[in-house]
Amino acid sequence: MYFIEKMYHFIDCFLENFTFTVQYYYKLIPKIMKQIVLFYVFVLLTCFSAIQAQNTIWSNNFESLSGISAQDLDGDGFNWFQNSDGTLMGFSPGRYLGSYSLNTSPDNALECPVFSIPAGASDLSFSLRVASSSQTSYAESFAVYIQEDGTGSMFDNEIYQGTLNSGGPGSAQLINGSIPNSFAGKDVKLIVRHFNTTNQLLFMIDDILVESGQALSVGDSSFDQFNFYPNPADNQINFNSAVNISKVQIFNLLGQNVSSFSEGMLSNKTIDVSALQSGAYLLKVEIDNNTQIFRFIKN
Ligand SMILES: [Ca+2]
Ligand SMILES: [Ca+2]
Repeated sequence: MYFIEKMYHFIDCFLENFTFTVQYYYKLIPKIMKQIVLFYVFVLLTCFSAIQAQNTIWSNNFESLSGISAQDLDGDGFNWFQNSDGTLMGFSPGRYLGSYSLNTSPDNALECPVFSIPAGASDLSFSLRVASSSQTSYAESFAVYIQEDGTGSMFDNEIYQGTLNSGGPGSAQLINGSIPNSFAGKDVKLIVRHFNTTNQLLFMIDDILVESGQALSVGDSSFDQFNFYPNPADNQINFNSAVNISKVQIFNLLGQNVSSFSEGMLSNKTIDVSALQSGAYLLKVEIDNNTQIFRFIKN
């Protein structure tokens, strides 16, 4: 009997302790949840501050033309000019610069003032606001270059090339691209060239900015400025990309890899597809360890 009593007592104590233990941890749950939430808020804030860890190296809002040089390369008398209030287009209040393409095929280069990139600066990038004043004739083509002051020529180092695909009120967009780290520690200038355009209307720019530091954010994909053309393709495919393309692979619809191009083979941003049979293919593109797959047709 004594033994049975002991057993009951033991079970009773165990259950009481067990209940207590469960209640104890149950009470703890909200506290733990709070700590988990606080932890994730901390992680998010840490990430957010990392995303914000960009340093402005140089900027110009084109309110002043000091140090700016405009080159009318085609000598047609039309060149970059300064105008006021591009807010209708979506620019910040103030002045912007414009270059006409109405009834002309412009070739106008804008040389910005020289600035210094600190030695050791990394993750260099630039951004620029661009717009077309026309809702219908907006196919303005342009490129951005960087030049070490007093070395080489203006168009040696292209860091962006594009054509606007919209225009008119509110259409201003922020474009950005990377600047090679090799320009750290150098005196440089940016050049914006309006060219390869025929009889559109008016190309406008404002707010140019050069930064160092981590530029990545959630919506800032390596593929933001990536596209390829033509599609369907005959003999070659051309790529637009602000940064180097690491790898391109072509797969047929059976999933077989029919062609591969390494970074070295992609330096001119063109691949030869003339050997492919006619049909649909998948294009697997790798940029900065990110991969995207596109579909294209070979004629
Ligand atoms: Ca001109
Ligand atoms: Ca401005």
